[in-house]
Amino acid sequence: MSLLVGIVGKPNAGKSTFFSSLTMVDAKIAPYPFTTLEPNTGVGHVRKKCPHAEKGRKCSPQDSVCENGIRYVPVKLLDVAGLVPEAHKGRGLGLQFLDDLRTADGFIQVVDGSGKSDLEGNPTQGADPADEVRFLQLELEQWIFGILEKNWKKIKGRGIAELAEILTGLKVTVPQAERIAKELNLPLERIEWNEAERLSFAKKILEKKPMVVAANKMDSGADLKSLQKELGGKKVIPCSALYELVLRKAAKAGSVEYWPGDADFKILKASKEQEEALKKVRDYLSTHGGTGVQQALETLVFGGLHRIAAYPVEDESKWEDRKGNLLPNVHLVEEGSTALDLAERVHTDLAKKFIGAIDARTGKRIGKEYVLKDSDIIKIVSGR
Ligand SMILES: Nc1nc2c(ncn2[C@@H]2O[C@H](COP(=O)(O)OP(=O)(O)O)[C@@H](O)[C@H]2O)c(=O)[nH]1
Ligand SMILES: [Mg+2]
Repeated sequence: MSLLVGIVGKPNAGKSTFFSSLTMVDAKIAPYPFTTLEPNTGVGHVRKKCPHAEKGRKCSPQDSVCENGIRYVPVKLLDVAGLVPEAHKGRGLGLQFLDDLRTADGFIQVVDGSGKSDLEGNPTQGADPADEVRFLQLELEQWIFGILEKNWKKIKGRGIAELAEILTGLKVTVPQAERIAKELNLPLERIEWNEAERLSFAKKILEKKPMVVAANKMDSGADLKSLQKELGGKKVIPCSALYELVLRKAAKAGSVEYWPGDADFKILKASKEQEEALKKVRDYLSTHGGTGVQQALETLVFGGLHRIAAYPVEDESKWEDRKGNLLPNVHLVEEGSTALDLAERVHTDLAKKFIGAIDARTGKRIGKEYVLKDSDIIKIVSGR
């Protein structure tokens, strides 16, 4: 039940480079079991300070990795083919492949921040990355609209619950669908919305999907003012997927010591040429504070998706599971989740037979409505 993040954008924006850089990890971060992945899916990680130091002992993660006191928590990533303008009318590869994105919890849109490719991905000069955001918005709206249209016969004349059911694939819940319909003053019963109303509903659904814009290729970057203006208050993350990939490959090969998201790295062994290339990367890092790639993912997960970490344990005094593993598991739960929500995520049986919980840091008993704090360590008490 890990998070799924979709990487979207026009052709040649650098989506695949971005995806590879996040999913290519140092052998130290790589080796733990993960359920089978579909093509184009990979595992990236978000960072959290691991609480094991509080116990003065090294942890034994089973579903994540801990290095240098940092817990690397896996997040699934999906690299989809590039979208071109009017994809919804069948141009390029059309919108079909977007169906892979249905279950994405959020999106990272990669745009070409260098302005050196047009909306079809062909070389040009002075392109405005804001255009990429505008057209993608339109295509994604049309995609969601299309899902509504395909199912409209089933929805017509019925209630909001039936409509939400069609959109559960998109992780839309009944209360969410209700809220959106109310915001738009659309009836919730015996639905007979016209086409314009259906489109505005689709737009709102998209608006609610967390999205972060990564302005890529900033190693040869251009002005982002117009992009920033287009996005209003939303944050643009400047990045260089190319440099992130260079560093991760070098780390994997043992040429450098580099930790994802860091603003610097250490050269361990490198040829003269490699050192030259790495000097350019280092200059970029020192002016930008990092490649921006890891930051983009974490902005989405912690910011847009409001995730915090929760560590369930079976032994509340030792912070271990039954096998003696310290802090074995970590879950990225939504802010506002309760102890009962955590139980549900660990095992539905735990939730069904929920009796109470214990805050393992304080040893205090807490109830099912206890709202989790970031990096809480929780023992769930359940009946047999
Ligand atoms: N300068 C620079 N080039 C990049 C960067 N990211 C990707 N590219 C180049 O842009 C081209 C398209 O990259 P790709 O990842 O295949 O784009 P996609 O079509 O969006 O998947 C390739 O030649 C990449 O090497 C970057 O951060 N900086
Ligand atoms: Mg690609």
